[in-house]
Amino acid sequence: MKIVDVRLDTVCGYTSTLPEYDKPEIAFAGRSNVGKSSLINVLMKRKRLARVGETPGKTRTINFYFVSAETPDLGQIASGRTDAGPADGPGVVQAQDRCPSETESQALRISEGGAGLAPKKKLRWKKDPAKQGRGKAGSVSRQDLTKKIAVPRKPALPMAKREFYLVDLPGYGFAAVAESEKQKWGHMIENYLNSSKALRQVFLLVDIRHEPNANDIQMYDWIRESGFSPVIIATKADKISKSAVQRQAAVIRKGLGAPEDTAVIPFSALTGAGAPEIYRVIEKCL
Ligand SMILES: Nc1nc2c(ncn2[C@@H]2O[C@H](COP(=O)(O)OP(=O)(O)OP(=O)(O)O)[C@@H](O)[C@H]2O)c(=O)[nH]1
Ligand SMILES: [Mg+2]
Repeated sequence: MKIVDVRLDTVCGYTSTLPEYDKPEIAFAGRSNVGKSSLINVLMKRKRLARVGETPGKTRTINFYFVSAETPDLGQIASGRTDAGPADGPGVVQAQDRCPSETESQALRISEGGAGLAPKKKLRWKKDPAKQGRGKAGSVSRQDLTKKIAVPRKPALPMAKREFYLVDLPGYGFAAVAESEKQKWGHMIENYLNSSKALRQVFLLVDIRHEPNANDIQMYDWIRESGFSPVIIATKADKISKSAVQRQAAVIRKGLGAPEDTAVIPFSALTGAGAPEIYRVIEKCL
């Protein structure tokens, strides 16, 4: 996904009237301090678009971010109007492979000369150019090596311009907030989930280090009751060892009472791990 433009469009408190957009909305729910605003900044490739807090309870309103982006045109690929591949087959996979971070890191590796280079000890250049190509059987000339690292180009994928809204919901479960205010926030979130006509997908963020608590389970149930199948994001994945990541993802899925096939995406705002998977989910609902 290439972000062309993004801006904070509307901020709603509990007395505000919710906007009625005609563009898709994608919402992020989760406990206070779980990393919703940080995630939005990573996805939008902005450092300070959404305000991130050292202390919980930073986002106390529903914030709608307008996004203009270019995404792989899955519709065109699926309808077979491109040579990128057949519907639901390799074409779709290729489209997914073109998520920015993957493409960018691939480009970086190639520009650094890292892609496909043979181990250093095999590179014994002969100083006399006349001798090049006449070496012992099995030796590698510079030209041969260049041929070997040539990376075949993928056909350019059709891109489509999309406009949508990312919705940063206020964090729940913040202990320092009065009970009456917590209830107002709860009503505000529930009202939004039930009334938005443009809402296409809800991500539920849970800290990867902890089992979901009663508030997380309630939020998960609200989302389901509003007719959505939430995609779970296990945040702060950089805080645990790699070997523990899948185990914790299973703990979160089970703790929420989610079906076995529910996607749990481990994510880190520090490393960007998980962002390509989240882009894919978003692209599919645009
Ligand atoms: N190590 C690490 N820290 C993170 C990550 N994501 C967020 N944080 C930190 O967690 C704290 C809270 O992040 P926010 O993005 O403000 O969380 P939030 O869910 O928007 O919080 P509220 O607005 O209070 O609901 C900040 O100090 C972030 O720097 C992550 O992936 N890894
Ligand atoms: Mg926030």
